[in-house]
Amino acid sequence: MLVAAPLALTACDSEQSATDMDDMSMADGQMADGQMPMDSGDMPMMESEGIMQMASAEGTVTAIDPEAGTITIEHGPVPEIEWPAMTMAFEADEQLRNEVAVGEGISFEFRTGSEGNVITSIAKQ
Ligand SMILES: [Cu+2]
Repeated sequence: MLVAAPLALTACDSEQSATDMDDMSMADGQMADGQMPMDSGDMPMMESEGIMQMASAEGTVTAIDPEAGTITIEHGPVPEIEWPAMTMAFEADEQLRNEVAVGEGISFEFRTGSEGNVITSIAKQ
């Protein structure tokens, strides 16, 4: 009893104070502004944009897929992001897809990262 009582009290005390703090911070967060969850939801997106990298490459268009919204390019090495030469699909908006034709040689800029590989501009070679 003598040993158990202080332990129980200690556990009870810390539990209580932790609960109080949780209640207060949660109440503050919820009441202070309901926008917080949305704001914090944006944060990861901004962080992932932060790890998107811009790069440029040259290659040949091998396919254009309007349904997938992609242009497949057999591209050369991209030293700035340590990519070897390969054939792969890049996301590209309709305007960019309309600028190119299969078999065309292009140089293009894209960003790559957590959002995928997205072409931002295309120049014909
Ligand atoms: Cu590639």
